[in-house]
Amino acid sequence: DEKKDRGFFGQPTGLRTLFLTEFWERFSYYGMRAILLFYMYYAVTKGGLGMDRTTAASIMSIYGSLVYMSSVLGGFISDRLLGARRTVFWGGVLIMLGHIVLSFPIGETGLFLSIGLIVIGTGLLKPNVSEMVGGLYSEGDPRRDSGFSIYVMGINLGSLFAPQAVNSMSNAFNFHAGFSLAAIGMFIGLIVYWWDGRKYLPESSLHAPDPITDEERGRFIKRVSIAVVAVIIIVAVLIFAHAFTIDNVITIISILGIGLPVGYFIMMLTSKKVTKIERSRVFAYIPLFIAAMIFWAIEEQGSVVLALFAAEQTQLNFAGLHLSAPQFQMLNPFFIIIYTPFFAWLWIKLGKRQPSSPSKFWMGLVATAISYFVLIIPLMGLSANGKVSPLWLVLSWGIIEIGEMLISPVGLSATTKLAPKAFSGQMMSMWFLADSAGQAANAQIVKLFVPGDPKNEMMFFGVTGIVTLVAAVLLILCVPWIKKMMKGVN
Ligand code: LEU
Repeated sequence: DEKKDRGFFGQPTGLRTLFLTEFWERFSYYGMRAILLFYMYYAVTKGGLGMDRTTAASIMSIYGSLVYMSSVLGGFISDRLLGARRTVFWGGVLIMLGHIVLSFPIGETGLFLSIGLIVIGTGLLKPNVSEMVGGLYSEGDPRRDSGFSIYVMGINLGSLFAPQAVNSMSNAFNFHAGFSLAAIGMFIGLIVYWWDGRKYLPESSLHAPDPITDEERGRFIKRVSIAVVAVIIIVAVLIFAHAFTIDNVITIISILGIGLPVGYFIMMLTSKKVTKIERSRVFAYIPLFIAAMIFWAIEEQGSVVLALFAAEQTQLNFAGLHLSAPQFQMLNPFFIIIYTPFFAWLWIKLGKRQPSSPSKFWMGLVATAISYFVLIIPLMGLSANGKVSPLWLVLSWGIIEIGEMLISPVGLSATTKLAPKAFSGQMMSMWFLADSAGQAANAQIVKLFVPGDPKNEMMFFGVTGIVTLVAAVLLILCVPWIKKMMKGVN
């Protein structure tokens, strides 16, 4: 109709606000992640923390797991306490503080404090920005899907520029200068969000849609207190047993990261609020969730395993270029940006003939497996000090991002469509938990990777690739069952 706001590429102007907020938030997150691994394990003389490399890799993964695990908290605070608008704002403030902490040379204290702030901050911000994108459109607005595509472009443009910018700062000065650029990015995001948001975001986002009742508040405070006491007891026991080590804490979080989605599934499957048809759809979602978890595990290994591979096993002086390992993190968003229009076109062209969601998932897993298999080729027959061409990493990322096209947007939309009515908000969190659980597993898996040792690397890529391929085959066998259980959703 005539009165519709079309201020941003034909979309509501509020989309510009959310696009820029997520652009800058992802800029800060992926910029920081691109150098964090190296900051942790580089020697103190090179400006690093001199941590053990295996521990550093494991921390990268568990950090990534926690960042998406906390989206459960963010969903709750927004739905029941503060509303999306304020929750996002305070999330952004915590994220900015997290990067500011890393801008100071205060060692491991700064590292863990920053991780805590950014985990909570991202949990508050990320799921609720996405939620608000959906809230810009009334039901049946045909612009909704393209609106989400534009938003995903914002995410990936921020992720694309960040590693280059933050790495340049870090090379020109030191790691802390790099982290301060991430803080500045989040600061710009907050300013845009504040000024633009006042004008263009809907009034409804200021209110919690399902505010907590007094009685629930009491119960909630009780539960939080129990959780806090439980954490204190666990920490106390570990300290007394002389077992309060980074490794043990990581193992506990790994178990939590995988246990949490299991708990959610049990809750949904046994809930009286879920109808028979809805329960069948939750069952159909389980194999898709496991496939997504495997996919995200390998996709997220890009910032750990492949980052180490870039640093230790790849020619960085190549064709006259002086590359540095963090720059390889640009390949993931780069391929997403160039593939997205092609896949949008493809799905429209195929229309009803396009594969079902579970079929797209197994194809995505096959691409994921191949992206690891190709890395074995240059390692074969490589001498002990030999290095591989960086083009192999370009190829590997070029292939796994085909998998991302087949799993990420498809999975997100399948999640919303398969969600039981009473659990629609929680199902959104489930999608983030697939990534979180994948990285929780990674926190253990990445310890097995020894960069610079071609034999080990071939084993790692080979075994991980074969496991993924087996999962793809199992999924193919499940497709007819999944389709039946989806009860009309496709
Ligand atoms: N790469 C994605 C992002 O940064 C990961 C997410 C879907 C879990 O938005």
